[in-house]
Amino acid sequence: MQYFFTNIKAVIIVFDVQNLSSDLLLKLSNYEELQNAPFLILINKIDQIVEPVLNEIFQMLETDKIKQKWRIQMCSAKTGLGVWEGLDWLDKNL
Ligand SMILES: Nc1nc2c(ncn2[C@@H]2O[C@H](COP(=O)(O)OP(=O)(O)O)[C@@H](O)[C@H]2O)c(=O)[nH]1
Ligand SMILES: [Mg+2]
Repeated sequence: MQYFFTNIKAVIIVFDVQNLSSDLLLKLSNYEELQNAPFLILINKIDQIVEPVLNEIFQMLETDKIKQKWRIQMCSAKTGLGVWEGLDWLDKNL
């Protein structure tokens, strides 16, 4: 798939906590047009698991390869947990 970007200030990417993959994330990270855009990575549906293991999440998403400023934020679209925290981070890092 080919993407075209103009004037993108930030990237928000949402994963289901049980379905993590670095493919799209690293592909986006490599785009020339997105080099200055902070990446907010929302890990959604954390209300459905017992306890997220951060190290495993970092490894699965290969966060060491992300070139931009990034933040991983656990969230639940159902309860609202973490959503504003993530957006606050983005606001401060634009
Ligand atoms: N428990 C829970 N369910 C969610 C959450 N976010 C979305 N869902 C539900 O998951 C189902 C599929 O939605 P989702 O995976 O977000 O979107 P889709 O895969 O693009 O259709 C829907 O029934 C949503 O209501 C969440 O944080 N927690
Ligand atoms: Mg889904």
